[in-house]
Amino acid sequence: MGDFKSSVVYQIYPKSFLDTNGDGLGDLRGVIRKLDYLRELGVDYIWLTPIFVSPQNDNGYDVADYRAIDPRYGTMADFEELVAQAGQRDIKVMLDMVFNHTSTHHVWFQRALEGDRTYQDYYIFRPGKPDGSPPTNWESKFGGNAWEYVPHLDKYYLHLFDKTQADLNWENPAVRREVADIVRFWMGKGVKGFRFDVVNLISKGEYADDLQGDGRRFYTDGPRIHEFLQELNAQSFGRDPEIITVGEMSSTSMDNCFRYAGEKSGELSMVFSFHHLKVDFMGNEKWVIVPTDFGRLKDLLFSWQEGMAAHGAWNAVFWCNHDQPRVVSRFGDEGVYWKQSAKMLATVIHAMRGTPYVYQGEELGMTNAGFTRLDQYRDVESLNHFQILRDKGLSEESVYQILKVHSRDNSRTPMQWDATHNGGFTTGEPWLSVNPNTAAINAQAQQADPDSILAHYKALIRLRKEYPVFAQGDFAPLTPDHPAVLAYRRQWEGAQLVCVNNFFRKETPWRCPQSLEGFRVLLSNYPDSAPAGEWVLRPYESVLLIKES
Ligand code: TEU
Ligand code: CA
Repeated sequence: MGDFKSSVVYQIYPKSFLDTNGDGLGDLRGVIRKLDYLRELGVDYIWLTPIFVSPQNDNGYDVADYRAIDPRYGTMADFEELVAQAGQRDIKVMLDMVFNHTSTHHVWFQRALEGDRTYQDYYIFRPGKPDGSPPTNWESKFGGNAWEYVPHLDKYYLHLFDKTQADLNWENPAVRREVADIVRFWMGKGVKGFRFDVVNLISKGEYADDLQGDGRRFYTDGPRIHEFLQELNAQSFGRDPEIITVGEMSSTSMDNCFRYAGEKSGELSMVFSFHHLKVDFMGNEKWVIVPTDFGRLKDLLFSWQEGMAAHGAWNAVFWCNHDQPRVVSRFGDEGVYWKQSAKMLATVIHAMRGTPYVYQGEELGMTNAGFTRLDQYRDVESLNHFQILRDKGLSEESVYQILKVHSRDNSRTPMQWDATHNGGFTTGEPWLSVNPNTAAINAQAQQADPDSILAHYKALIRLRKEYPVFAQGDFAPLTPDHPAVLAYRRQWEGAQLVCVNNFFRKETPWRCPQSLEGFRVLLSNYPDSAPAGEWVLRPYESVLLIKES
């Protein structure tokens, strides 16, 4: 496998990255244009969210043709040029493969609808219950029942996501052959990384009503999941030792992740899981406003760090992606301590054990969208839940409050390249409004500022390359019960890192449980941080210390 431990992955949401033809949608030529920016940042891989032909009901996670580029993003020639140009800058391309489901516009599904049995068996069609209601009570992740009725077939099909995203039937060997074939097709184009969307949902178990929950226990980490992944590995990406893979894991368990991303399990390089990002949910319910549970956040991060290390398994480490709100708005401070808190959050992730992922704009400290009207939102999940919450009786005002905190569109507003009206993203009308704070928060301003958040990310990425303890070190929590500080130690071949972070805007005392003799500051977010036995950490203060053997 590629050297994923010392690598950093940068996630690009092409639709919001850079528009080069004025249609308001980012495109592949926009990515090509910014390769020098990415090289300067120092990242090794760029993960592009789906760029395949799609009706775009879920921004490309509804794929209609896995082997062709959506014309809105460009052409196959553009993609090939991107791979080549990135390669010249030592950057590899990672594609986002959505194999739990296809768009209902995919020719396979169209044939199924026409009555072709071969293709019906590519999907999960089931008769309704005797009373005509859906086969099970499972809920779609985007709201409503997970089965859609097709009158002329008198059957329902399963869609764990939108009703235009029909789940594939992985029990069918023909489907598994198609999938491996698609992965090999992109390997042939020089792709060196694959992200597999919600890949732990592909093996469905029993189709029964869930009397305790929304159905997820029947299809999450399902009965044949490890077999399917091992087979896909053997039939495709496992044949190229340079390729790295990451599986997006929905509501997974750590036990399963030991296998998904175990050194010798022959499945994936690493897992991308979300437990630490549900600390401002109520259980699994995200459409509520509850304060962040800092103790839980720490427990989850630490237990996954320690558990995965103990089993030689590998994590992706991240705060942000295109489904999560912006981390500085979520766990940091958009106000006075914007810069300090964004840097602190970055350090927490980059010094942990795992492969760090940077989501576009995170390196600039971009903030949530701040939308206040429904017509500003585009995301299918947000639009569905607006209605669902209204139907539950919530006032329009309280629904707006919830969307403002949790909507996926928070992270999808266009990249803020400069201080102009549309942030340098487009000369046309952006598909989703640019955050007006682009006047203050933008790449151009930060490139010129050695104290910027961008400069801090560059430093973190550079340090990973300079000191092997980042990639190789073990993990040990420090003061796990401290109410305000997240601190840990990494160790490798005599080198030690100590990472200390105040998560709050209040000063807090902290005492290091080990001697810091011989340590020096590697990076911090105040100009004058210094190691001390008895410490008073300033608001959001973050200090990374090193001792070399
Ligand atoms: O997301 C999977 C997923 O379940 C969540 O991130 C989900 O969007 C969120 O928890 C709902 O609250 C992946 C993709 O990252 C996402 O963009 C797609 O919409 C989804 O799969 C379907 O392909
Ligand atoms: Ca465009």
